Amino acid sequence: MGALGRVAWAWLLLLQLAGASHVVYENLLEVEAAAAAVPPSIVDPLLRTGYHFQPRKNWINDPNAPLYYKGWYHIFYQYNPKGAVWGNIVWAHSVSRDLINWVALKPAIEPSIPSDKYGCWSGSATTMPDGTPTIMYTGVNRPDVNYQVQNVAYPRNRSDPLLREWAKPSHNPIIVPGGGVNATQFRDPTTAWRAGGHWRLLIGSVTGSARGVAYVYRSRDFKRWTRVPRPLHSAATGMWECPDFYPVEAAGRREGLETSVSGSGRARVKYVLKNSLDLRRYDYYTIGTYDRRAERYVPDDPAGDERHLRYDYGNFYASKTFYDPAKRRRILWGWANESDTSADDVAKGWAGIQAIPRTVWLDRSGKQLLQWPIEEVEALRGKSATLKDRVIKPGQHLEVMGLQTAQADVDVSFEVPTLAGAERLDPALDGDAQRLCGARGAAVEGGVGPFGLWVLASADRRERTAVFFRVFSPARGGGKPVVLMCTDPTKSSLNPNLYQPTFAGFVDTDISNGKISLRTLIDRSVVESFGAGGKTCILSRVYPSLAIGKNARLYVFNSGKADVKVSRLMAWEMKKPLMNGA
Ligand SMILES: *[C@@H]1O[C@H](CO)[C@@H](O)[C@H](O)[C@H]1NC(C)=O
Ligand SMILES: *[C@@H]1O[C@H](CO)[C@@H](O)[C@H](O)[C@H]1NC(C)=O
Ligand SMILES: *[C@H]1O[C@@H](CO)[C@H](O)[C@@H](O)[C@@H]1NC(C)=O
Repeated sequence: MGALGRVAWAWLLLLQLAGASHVVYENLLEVEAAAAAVPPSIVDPLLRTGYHFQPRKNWINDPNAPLYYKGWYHIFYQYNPKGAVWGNIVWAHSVSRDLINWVALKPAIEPSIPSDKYGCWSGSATTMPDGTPTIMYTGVNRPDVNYQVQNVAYPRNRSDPLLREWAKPSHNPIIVPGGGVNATQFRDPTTAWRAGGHWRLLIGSVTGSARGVAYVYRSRDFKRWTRVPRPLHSAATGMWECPDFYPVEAAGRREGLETSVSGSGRARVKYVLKNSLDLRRYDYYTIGTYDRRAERYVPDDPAGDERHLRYDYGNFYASKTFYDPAKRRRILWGWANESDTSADDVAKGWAGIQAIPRTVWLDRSGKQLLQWPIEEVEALRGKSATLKDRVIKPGQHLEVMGLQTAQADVDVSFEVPTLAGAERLDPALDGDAQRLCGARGAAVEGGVGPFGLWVLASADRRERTAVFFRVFSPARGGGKPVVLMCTDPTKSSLNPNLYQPTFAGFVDTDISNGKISLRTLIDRSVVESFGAGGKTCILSRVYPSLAIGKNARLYVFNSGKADVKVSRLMAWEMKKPLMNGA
């Protein structure tokens, strides 16, 4: 009997012993856990995500070239057709009418020419003035070293809204490293933008002194490209992968802007530059201004490259945005990797998902982006439960009953009557959300908070993933209360072989009125959360061993010393969309 079988057996026994005391039950599980020399299996199909994007099987990583064409959304992604570990990478391709229901097509780009024979890596799509999308991607052209060049591919049949066939013209590669560029660190072309008769795009790289750089290349015809001597921007971070560069409306408006929109006539356009840090494995961005003549980008916050404002403080990498002309919005895709072992990935036959696409726009403060799950995801909502005006006393928790929550959408508004009891922020941890959450996790009682949700929790709550807030009074006196948002998966599973660090970010919100909201998309082995209307986001991968399928529960908890009111909580079961035949 497998370890999971043993746990299931323990459950059955528990049911038979209905009436047996809690103690007996806990002992039973402990005995079971101890007996399980091998950890509980995570191969259970009930742990497979339901409404997050994924193929039927195998390994996936970076989203590539998201685009909209003739009524269809397209997503391409790095995919191993042969297994659940990285390798043999091709561009898999799926199409959708609504960004939620997906149909898999055959791979769009596979190694086939000298300049991509050893790899078809990440890239982006650009819409030509006649409406045709063009893909630019990184090819590896040597077997021994990862020597990287950039290639282009065009749709073979522009009348085909599904863009099934892609052609690689004979003038590939169109960009090769040179002039001191490190050929093994030269990849991931962005969507190109056009101004004054020139196309421009960025390619990520690193200098000899370990500065991440975004090189600008310019072209009149999309065939001959030349590098602008100075990069658009650089910072002392190590290699920049998957750069993304796009304009946003400065006024806090949700509407997105096409990538080639120019600042002239729109005085208040700002730019976002995002890079994926190869060394630290996360995506950070800055907001700033772009000088087209000088081909330079300057972050508004001079310390922006050190502060590392992130799209997401959890598992979220190699992201890319695109402009959706159908709904005039900018949408962000990002890859979420696994928290289990490669051996487990091989056993379960799949690894990696894409986060739910998010609409992104500039916050009214101008200092950060806001992100929110695309509205289409709400079409998956089914049976619901509501809580209203429920006070959660210190040390108390409340179960959200009446629906299955292994696959759910939860939206909750909290109200804290008084912030008087907020803990003082330890100056040594000021500014370091990650360490702060590590030191003050969900189990550490606080003043105001921790309060939030326990999701994917077992009935006895031995297993639970906490998504919560904790409010501090500022370390150096004065100023507004500091709000920490944290996901603590350290109790998410009895399986010891998981990567489950706490993830955290500060929430730049004024909580002096006591109000803060939290939305969490739960999907069997994903917990994707949006704090304060999308100011701080955290995606976490968890593999419960008890809180699986019907056994997954949802609670609101308060481990602070002050009352917390749930002004309103709505939770919905989420249906499974068409998902590439998965
Ligand atoms: C191009 O696509 C259209 C629309 O799908 C189809 O009707 C037509 O047969 C295709 N042409 C070729 C040459 O495949
Ligand atoms: C290129 O980058 C690789 C990986 O960082 C490094 O090992 C190598 O020394 C670099 N080559 C040059 C010429 O800088
Ligand atoms: C995701 O997996 C964890 C655990 O293996 C690693 O620590 C992360 O570096 C990895 N993230 C990415 C983006 O590769």
